[in-house]
Amino acid sequence: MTRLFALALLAATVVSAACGSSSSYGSSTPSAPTTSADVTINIQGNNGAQSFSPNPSTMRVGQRVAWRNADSITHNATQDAGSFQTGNISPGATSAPVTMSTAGTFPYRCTIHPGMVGTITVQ
Ligand SMILES: [Cu+2]
Repeated sequence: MTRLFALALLAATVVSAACGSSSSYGSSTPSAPTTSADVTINIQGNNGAQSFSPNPSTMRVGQRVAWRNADSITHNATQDAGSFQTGNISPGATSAPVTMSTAGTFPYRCTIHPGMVGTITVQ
């Protein structure tokens, strides 16, 4: 009995800790409930600098960004200098959030289609 209660308490603590670590910026975009990103960039297709929207994208240090694949084929977002990568994102799926912890300008592309380019500016 006591052990069961301790387990329940532990689970509740883990859940509340996970909630507490996410920032509370109000997002008006109707994104998937599994995504807790502050900014969502849509992947629109293999179309040069128009592949990602918005592009360029500006955010603040500490904000989290995710990419939503609105196209019908798989893409990814991979930073040119290797500071972040989403891994492949299936059509209709959204990447795990990436925390932008350093200020600067970060060019990225889809490594499957290297002509797909975008830039994130972190302030
Ligand atoms: Cu691609």
